[in-house]
Amino acid sequence: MRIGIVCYPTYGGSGVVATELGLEMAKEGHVVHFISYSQPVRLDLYAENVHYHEVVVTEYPLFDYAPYELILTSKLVSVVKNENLDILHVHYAIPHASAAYMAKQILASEGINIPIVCTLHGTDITLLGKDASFEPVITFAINNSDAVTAVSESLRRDTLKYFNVKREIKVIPNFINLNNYSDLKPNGLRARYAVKGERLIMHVSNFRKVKRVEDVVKVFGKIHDAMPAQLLLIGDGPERYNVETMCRELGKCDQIHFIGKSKTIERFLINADLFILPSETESFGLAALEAMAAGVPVISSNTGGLPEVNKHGYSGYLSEVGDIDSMAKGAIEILSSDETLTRFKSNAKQQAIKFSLPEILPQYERLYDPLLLPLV
Ligand code: GMT
Repeated sequence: MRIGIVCYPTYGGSGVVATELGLEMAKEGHVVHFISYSQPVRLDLYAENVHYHEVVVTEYPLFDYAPYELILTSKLVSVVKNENLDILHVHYAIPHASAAYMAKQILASEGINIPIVCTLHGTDITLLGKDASFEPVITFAINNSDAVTAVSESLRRDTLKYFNVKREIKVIPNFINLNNYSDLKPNGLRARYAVKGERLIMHVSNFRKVKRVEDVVKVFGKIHDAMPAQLLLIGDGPERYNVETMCRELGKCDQIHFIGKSKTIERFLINADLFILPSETESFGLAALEAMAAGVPVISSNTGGLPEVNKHGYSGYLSEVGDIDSMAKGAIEILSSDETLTRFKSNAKQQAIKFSLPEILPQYERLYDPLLLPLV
């Protein structure tokens, strides 16, 4: 199969999922063409069968805003034609599925049929709350793709609730490539940040408001009052300044470390005792799954797709959004004895196996197959 994958290249779960999916498809012998405005962070261009096409946005003196969706559409038409693609898999309804729809129409006028698979990752759905003017485009893009998937049952439900969708949405959960974790051993990182006996706690995100990083600090404050502990905050984004200020106000600067963005978070996570993800909403919460794959229990909010990923009392605990006391209570319980911690760590790893690549990849292949039948 010759597959085109369109995704956002930035640090974020959707780009990671799209990249890992494409790389695995390429390993299976499919030819995969990634199309994005810059190289996705985890895309290895040495890999066999993998190609990358950059959508170059040129400034035109005539326009105040570069017409990105049209530039992407033209790129899709060109790559589908010149690379003989069989299918386009776009991650996000806007602008990717809407651009793909336009490309499909242009190609149809030349007698070329290109099926479009659209995977919804959440922000396209929650965006509606912020800007309702996108609604007609999102609804149209969803209804006019050849197949649509959502990364959790919760996202599927939300999509049906907020949009006038008249078609099936299949849930294919996000996945984890456990090979990236199998050879990892705790490394010198723990010794660098946590002296003997201190618990090492981590959070990874893009520091958007929706991630509630301030809650991570508040929960950590309570844990630290109960036991020796250190916190690593990995990632960067709009809320970092506020969170840094908060750490200073709490007088916890010696225990809270800002790491910045990392392409290999598993090398950090493998050293952690606990992961905190208190988001306002998460359609899935890939960061929680990555932590569990590294054998790290998760304290998360009970929102969106998170309860499908993190099992309460097994791989960690779930609390209502903003319930700092409950999150701290769950964290302290997990961290209070080595025995409990070992049990939760092992459970977290077991839970992650349910989302391992071999479980999920065939679901995408089964989705693609019927779309490839020639039109009669
Ligand atoms: O959460 C973000 O800020 C990034 C966004 C993205 O585009 O990667 O994440 C969304 O997609 C991920 C992959 O499917 C999910 O794991 C995240 O839960 C989802 N984020 C939200 O729903 C807020």
